[in-house]
Amino acid sequence: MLSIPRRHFLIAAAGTAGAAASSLTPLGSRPALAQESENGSGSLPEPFGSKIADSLIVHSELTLETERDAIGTSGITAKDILYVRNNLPTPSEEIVADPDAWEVQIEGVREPRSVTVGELKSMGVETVSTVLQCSGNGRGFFDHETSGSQWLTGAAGNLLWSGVPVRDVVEALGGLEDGRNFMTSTGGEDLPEGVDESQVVVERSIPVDHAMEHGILAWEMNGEPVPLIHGGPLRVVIPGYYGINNVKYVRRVAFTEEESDASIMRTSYRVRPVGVEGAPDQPSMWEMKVKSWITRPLADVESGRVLLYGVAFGGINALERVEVSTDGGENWQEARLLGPDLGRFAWQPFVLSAELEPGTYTVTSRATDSEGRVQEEVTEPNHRGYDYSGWRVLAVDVTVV
Ligand SMILES: Nc1nc2c(c(=O)[nH]1)N[C@H]1C(S)=C(S)[C@@H](COP(=O)(O)O)O[C@H]1N2
Ligand SMILES: [Mo]
Repeated sequence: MLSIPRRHFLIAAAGTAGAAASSLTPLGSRPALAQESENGSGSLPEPFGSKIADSLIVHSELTLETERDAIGTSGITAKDILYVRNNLPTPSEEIVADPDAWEVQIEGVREPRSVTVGELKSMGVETVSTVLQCSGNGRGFFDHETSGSQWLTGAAGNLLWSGVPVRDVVEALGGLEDGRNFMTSTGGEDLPEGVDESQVVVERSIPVDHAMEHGILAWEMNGEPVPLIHGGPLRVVIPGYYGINNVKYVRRVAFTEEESDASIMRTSYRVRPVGVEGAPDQPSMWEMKVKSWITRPLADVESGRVLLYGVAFGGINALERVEVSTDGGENWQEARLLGPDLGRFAWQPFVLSAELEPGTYTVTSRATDSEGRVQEEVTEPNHRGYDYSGWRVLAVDVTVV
């Protein structure tokens, strides 16, 4: 008999989104706040007032996850259900009162200077759809103990961004200085007094070629000014790269010879074996892998025709196809991709229509990217629980009655 990891049986027990969250509690220590939102009291921590409490799991005062079955079929994730991950308290609302006045310092170009968002808007514009996914999305599926939020599938969304391509900004400021290997972006949070800045600042470096080819400085998300909690007035968007590289409320973009020595770059977000300390020579959380997961149904369904839904993306590459299995990975059927293809860096919802007799089905999905890379079956453990994409444990058990 096929051995199925215990963890996804927990999901199968779920009746509603709220029940799904509580049945999953053993995966991580859920703070008291989470209980409040599950009770439907509608209370989310202060900065998240406008979000839909029933669609979100509260991990901490600064951290929200989207419920697995709250992801819809339109391809774009509404801001009201989008996850939030902050390393530091959100800056004051005042910074989005007049977004065009926000200034970003551009360095490492021939004519370095401070530029306002208003001026950036005259330098160029592009619109791109990207998956925004935390490096720790799926951490809760690893068997080993990990520190950090025990995310399941919901530290991810797919957004539409508008902003100026990084290359246009560089060109407007005279081109790159020689020997610039990285684009280093610094978040605009006020840092706590008396601490070493390099220990707390959100500052990330990425290879300059990828930044010049695909990066944008975005002022619009899903057709409106980028909301403060998602990085307004101006956010770095790095298509195909993990969330952490998409620096919010960016106040400085520097083209540098070396990677930043902020600890968030030097030792955090580094993939290494369990028990090993983070170090600069280990792979940084840059490129995302090909991945997919089933979003619905999570509850019991009637026998007959059952529509199985999910989302799939290629990570750094385009998505090619996605298959669905209803028997834990023994047999696979090609799923149908839904709606418009929003491009190489977007996710696409998918659906498989299956005729199901009463019984319990282990349903999972497996995506393939344009380079022929197939989503892995199992993700090897790594110290911080990054980069989870294994289809075996991402499965859900669906009971057909
Ligand atoms: N300035 C700043 N940018 C940041 C962060 C942060 O704490 N501060 N968190 C990063 C991390 S770890 C992730 S996963 C994404 C989360 O983006 P969201 O909160 O808009 O969903 O933003 C990234 N950019
Ligand atoms: Mo993250």
